[in-house]
Amino acid sequence: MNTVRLTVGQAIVRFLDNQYLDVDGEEIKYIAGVTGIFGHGVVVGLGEALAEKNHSLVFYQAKNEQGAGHIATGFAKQNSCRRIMAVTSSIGPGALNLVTAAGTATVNHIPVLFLPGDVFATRQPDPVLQQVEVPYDSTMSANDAFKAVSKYWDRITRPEQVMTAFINAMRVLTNPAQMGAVTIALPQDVQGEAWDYPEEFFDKRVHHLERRAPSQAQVARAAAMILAAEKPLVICGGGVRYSGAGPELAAFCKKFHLPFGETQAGKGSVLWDNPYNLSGIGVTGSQAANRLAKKADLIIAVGTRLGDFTTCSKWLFQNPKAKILGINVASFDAYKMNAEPIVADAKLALAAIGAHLGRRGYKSAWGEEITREKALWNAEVDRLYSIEDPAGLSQIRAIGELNDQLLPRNAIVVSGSGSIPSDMQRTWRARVAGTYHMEYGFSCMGYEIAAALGAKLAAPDRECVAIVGDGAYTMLHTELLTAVQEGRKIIVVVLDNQGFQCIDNLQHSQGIAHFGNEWKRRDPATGQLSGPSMSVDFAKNAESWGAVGLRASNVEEFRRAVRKALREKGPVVIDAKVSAKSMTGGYDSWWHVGTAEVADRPEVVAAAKAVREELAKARKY
Ligand SMILES: Cc1ncc(C[n+]2csc(CCOP(=O)(O)OP(=O)(O)O)c2C)c(N)n1
Ligand SMILES: [Mg+2]
Repeated sequence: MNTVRLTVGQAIVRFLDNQYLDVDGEEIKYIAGVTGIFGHGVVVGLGEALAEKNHSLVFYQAKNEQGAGHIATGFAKQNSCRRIMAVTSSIGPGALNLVTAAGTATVNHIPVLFLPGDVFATRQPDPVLQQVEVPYDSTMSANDAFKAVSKYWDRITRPEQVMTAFINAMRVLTNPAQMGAVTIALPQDVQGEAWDYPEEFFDKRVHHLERRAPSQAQVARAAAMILAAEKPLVICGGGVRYSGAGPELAAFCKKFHLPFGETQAGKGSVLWDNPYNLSGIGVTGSQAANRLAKKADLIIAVGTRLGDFTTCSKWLFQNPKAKILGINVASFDAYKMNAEPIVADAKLALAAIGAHLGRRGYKSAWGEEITREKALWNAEVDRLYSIEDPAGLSQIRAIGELNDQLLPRNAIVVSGSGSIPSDMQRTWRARVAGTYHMEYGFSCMGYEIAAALGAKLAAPDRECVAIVGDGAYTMLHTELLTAVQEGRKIIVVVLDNQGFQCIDNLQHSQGIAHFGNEWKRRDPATGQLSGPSMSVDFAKNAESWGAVGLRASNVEEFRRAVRKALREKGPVVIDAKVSAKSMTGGYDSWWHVGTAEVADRPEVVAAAKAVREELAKARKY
């Protein structure tokens, strides 16, 4: 056996550089690069290996580790999980800054490889700078915090462990039923230790994106359920997008006359003007999708986690006869809500069930209802997209203007938190698959801008537009500087409504007085945050990072700013001042929140009573 003497860091780089993914016969180089921030915990180990010139992994220097994790997540999501990045950090604070991003990747089922530095395996210098020291367990470090948010977790305490650990990492990263964050902690001394690795470990390795086929029995069971139903409704989840099953879903719905609602992750898998596409479903869904979901007697949930935003906290499916058919590559998700589980790839399952049903000549009893509801909803979106706000600019109008200008360019829109994803899930008209990029599994403030850079790295020829609230921008926007550094153009649209307004809305809807969410100065007279509104110049902030800053506070200025932004060559921030309460509200939906049962304000007690009343209509599991 030929061996090669390499450090752990060098072995990792060489291995990662030689991984490929076969997707339906197409071979893709799987790991594009590494992003992150070095520190003493990684710079002389893995950092040294990356600095050598014998590999093709690009290093992207992030400005905040959480941002690095989101860049990688945005990159993999935009690549439909077929190409990924690794993320590295120092030990302690650098590693812990990554944990939020690891949670975001895992919740969204997006493969990202996290390689945080770790404390010394030998323990000689303990406590090394930034070591937490757990007095009751010396084997624990800050990196154990990744365990709750990783699909696979390991720590390399001996050089030879690299081989099994990284093959395991690839097993999880490339399996659609398991993918998410993989964390391999790298003690800082071990990264520099050399070992004689077998040459063959570094041979080109092709992993196969396996499409799990449904069994014949599963297909027969699914078909029988559909045949027994009059009004089935389909939910198009993220699994449809990652499986590339948009065409199969569209054909299935057309053939059997089935309406479908889109989750945040699944939205855009089928064009918005497809006659069966009722737009978003659930808490932030459309009137059309939610109304039909209440009547449906079968819910065909395809590739969805059935999160509370999709099911209205299990309240939406109000037909007492309604059953659920769960088509999902992950059995964990297929079994949810007492569904009949079809554990299979969405593309294969829809095709197989479709073929089986086709022989039976099935057609739903929805009749004209689908067209009628779709037309009503389209008219409502047209109304929302043309709202004239006497105060200046309404948020939903701004989103409409963006839709108008970005749609013909097939620009990628990226968002994740606040009231913007709600407006967009309801109304956004996506024309090309993969242009609606929403992180709403974790709804992590700070995802938007970093992920837009990740999406841009995945799709360099496309316009990538982050649409972000003032709160989320302020929380994490510094990968804007990385975009400037990389010469990658992203457009950031800040819809500034002076506060954490969606949370303010929630608070208010439950009878609580405004408290702690609006961005107002402390008023010395009341001692509360009830003084004048804060005013932030986000355009100036952007200019300080080297981006172009544009300003808008009415429709005309906003239109002009978007047109100008599209002409620019480098990163742009549009600072758009929108009216505080100009987002859309709910349509035929409900959301379960934990309102206080006893309170000073009678409005709160009444709201808690209303929660209990609605909860009585919801499914129990
Ligand atoms: C990291 C993180 N912290 C807190 C929250 C809870 N949260 C959700 S939206 C939101 C406010 C967002 O404010 P902004 O970005 O201005 O959007 P707006 O609601 O005003 O549209 C908060 C605090 C979150 N989703 N993510
Ligand atoms: Mg805001």
